[in-house]
Amino acid sequence: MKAFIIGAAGFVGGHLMDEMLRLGWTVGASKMPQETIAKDGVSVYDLDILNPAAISAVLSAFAPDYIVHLAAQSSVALSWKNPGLTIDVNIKGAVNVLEAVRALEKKPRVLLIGSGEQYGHIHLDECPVSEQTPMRPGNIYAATKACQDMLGKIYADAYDLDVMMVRAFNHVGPAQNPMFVVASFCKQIAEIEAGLCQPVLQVGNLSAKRDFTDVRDVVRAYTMLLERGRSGEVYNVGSGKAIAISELLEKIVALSSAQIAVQVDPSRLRPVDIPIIEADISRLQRDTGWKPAVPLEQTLGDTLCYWRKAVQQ
Ligand code: A2R
Repeated sequence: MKAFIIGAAGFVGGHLMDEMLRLGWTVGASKMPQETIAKDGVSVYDLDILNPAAISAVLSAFAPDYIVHLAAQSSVALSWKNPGLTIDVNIKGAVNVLEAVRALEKKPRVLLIGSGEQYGHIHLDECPVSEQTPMRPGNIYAATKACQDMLGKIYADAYDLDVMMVRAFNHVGPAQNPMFVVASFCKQIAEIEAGLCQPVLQVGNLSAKRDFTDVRDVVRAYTMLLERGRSGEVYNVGSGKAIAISELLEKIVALSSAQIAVQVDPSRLRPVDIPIIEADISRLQRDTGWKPAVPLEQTLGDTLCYWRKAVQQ
């Protein structure tokens, strides 16, 4: 199989390239011009998804069977600060990708990656949240991803494109940007252990409950969906179990022998926070047989190890 990843220089892209190579697929990947991808066996292209002609050129040249669209402005915090950019990249960029696919002679299967954040203000009796639950996005990032999801369905129905939509809940693991909570905690602890800062861990809202999955399980779900998912369908990808950020924090702190104080940093509190987000993953499991395989303790340990090495460099 020939698979192309759009936006592969990010956190998920690195792990997805590894998984596709492991499966023996021929892998193509795009990145922003200023980014780097150093992965043997992958054909790498520069591509800004705000440039429609460039998308067509790259996809025509590679002629994939599968496309995974990861390119995004993926930070909720940044979406509040820069809504225009978030809308451009996440909505216009997705339409540019779908239009380029529509014009291709050989039509690939497309996986659009969205977010569990799309569900937004979930009522307690809606948890675990299934794909039928109405989307009530609570932030700008989530609204743009909800829009991408609806556009994907429209392109599937109106143009008979083979498009599937993923709503991925929080994923964690080595190499994630420290603007995300687990990476932030692990990086800070690694810096404290290395004596690079005061032994005070800065945190945001600890009471929110989120559904965390190891990124290596997440990318396995993506390849299984490409092979077995149903066209035009929406799939939740998550662990199916929410955990409070405070509990995560305790587990991570317990992995360190350093004496660490915890301090709430008001700048880390988001304007709107949703108390609980937990996925119903029965559709994904029924259609693909996927199950999460990496225990949370291993994910946290691997992530802390990654940051212990990273802060030494
Ligand atoms: O913003 P950068 O320079 O880090 O580049 C990001 C890239 N990207 C773009 N690629 C092409 N054209 C653009 N106009 C454009 N703007 C941003 O998409 C980055 O390399 C990649 C997204 O990677 P991450 O931000 O690390 O996201 P992650 O965690 O890999 O999540 C993948 C997908 C995203 O659609 C999330 O919203 C979703 O999973 O949860």
